[in-house]
Amino acid sequence: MAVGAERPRGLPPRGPVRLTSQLLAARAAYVLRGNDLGTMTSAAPRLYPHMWSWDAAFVAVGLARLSVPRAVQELDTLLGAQWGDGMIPHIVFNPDSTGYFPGPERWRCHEGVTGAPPYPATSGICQPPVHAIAVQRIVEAARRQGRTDRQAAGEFIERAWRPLVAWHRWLATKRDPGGTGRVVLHHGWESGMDNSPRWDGPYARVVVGEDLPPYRRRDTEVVGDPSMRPSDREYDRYLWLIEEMRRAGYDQALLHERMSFAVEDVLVSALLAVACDVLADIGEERAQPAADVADLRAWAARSRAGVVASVDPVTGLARDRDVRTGEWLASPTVAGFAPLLCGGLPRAAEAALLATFEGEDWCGNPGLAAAVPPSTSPTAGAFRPREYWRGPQWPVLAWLFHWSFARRGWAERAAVLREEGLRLVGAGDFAEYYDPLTGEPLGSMQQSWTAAAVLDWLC
Ligand code: 9WN
Repeated sequence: MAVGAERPRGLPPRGPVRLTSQLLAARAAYVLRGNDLGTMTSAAPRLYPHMWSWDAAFVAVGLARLSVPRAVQELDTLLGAQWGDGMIPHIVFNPDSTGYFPGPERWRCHEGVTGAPPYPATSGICQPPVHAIAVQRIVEAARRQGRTDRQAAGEFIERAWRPLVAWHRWLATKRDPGGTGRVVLHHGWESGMDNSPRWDGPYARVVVGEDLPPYRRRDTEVVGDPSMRPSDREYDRYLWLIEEMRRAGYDQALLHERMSFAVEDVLVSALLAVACDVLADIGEERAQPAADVADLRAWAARSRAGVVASVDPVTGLARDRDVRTGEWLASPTVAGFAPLLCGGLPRAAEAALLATFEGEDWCGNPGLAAAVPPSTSPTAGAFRPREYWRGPQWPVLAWLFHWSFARRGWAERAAVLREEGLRLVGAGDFAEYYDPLTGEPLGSMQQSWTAAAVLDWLC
């Protein structure tokens, strides 16, 4: 369905119940309150009882609608776990919970790994850099509130500026040693899209060592239907990569040499470009050091160029690249729309990519219950409507595209994503992800970032 056009007749109704906006917003606030552990918000109550890096940023976007100081607290907690070299770890472990695997005892980062904080325990990898977006939303929320909130936001920026610049610098240098403008990842978890078909090729080349220490999964005990989660074979590889990293002491230079998984991620690169620009804008407005702002602008420009250079001349979609084989990875996933987030395409190419986004292979597919991007194209062979990142719709991604489209001045398109995103979550389950064909809520319920997206949309 083209944006702005009428929805095709005969679509299945989204669900038996649709809550009023007021009730939905109240429930979303209730979910965030329920998942609040004091100074951090768990990503979800049972499946993910710790703080995740990109979840925390989206959570802060939602919290900013409820309380600016609490949103600031969320980011302070995350930044409090930053590594000495600038990396923001993908998990900050809640010391009171043991209900997730792999926990700190598997990562063993707090056992003297150079740069890792002795406390709190963290994982040893990163996640997509969406934190500057949260900072911007906090500043905007504070502006609408009174002097106390404005002061809280201002003081936060003063103390968070250097850590945030260090985080972006780490991505732009340690994770782009070749200066391609595309960030290199060493684990699918770093992309946030764990088992996306994007990574099938590179993962197929990961040979699990015979000395992989035994383990017991917890996720499949929480999510009743294991087909909604990555397979055991996939998990063996996930755990093996941790083993490889641990044995290399999480040393970035060694990881680049040795890791059997090394990919340039085009979505993370686009987000880095956007985040650097957003942070540079904030820095300029708040008279932060000109040298930092100049660095941020340079990283933004390089990442944007790296994303644009990845575009497939035939499909117009951006592609990841397997560093080990040099191959472009062209599976039709939502990451292909990375250039719409960061800009930089010539006008005609951008218009064509937008038409693809809104066309039959994506949001306009007549089989979809809501017109937001599925994680994999519903017309692709790899599409699996219930399997995690292999097809389901993730409300938080709809929010991200909505925010980016609004930022790029495409107000009407942003409004459609908001409306359709709310259609997806309208029954108030706040699921982690949804079956695009039926609208069935899947994975974890009361997922914090889903509630946060809804709050931002409704408040
Ligand atoms: C591994 C917390 C995280 C999200 C990721 C999502 C999932 C973890 C898992 O949950 O990943 O990091 O155990 O499956 O893929 O994007 O940040 O919500």
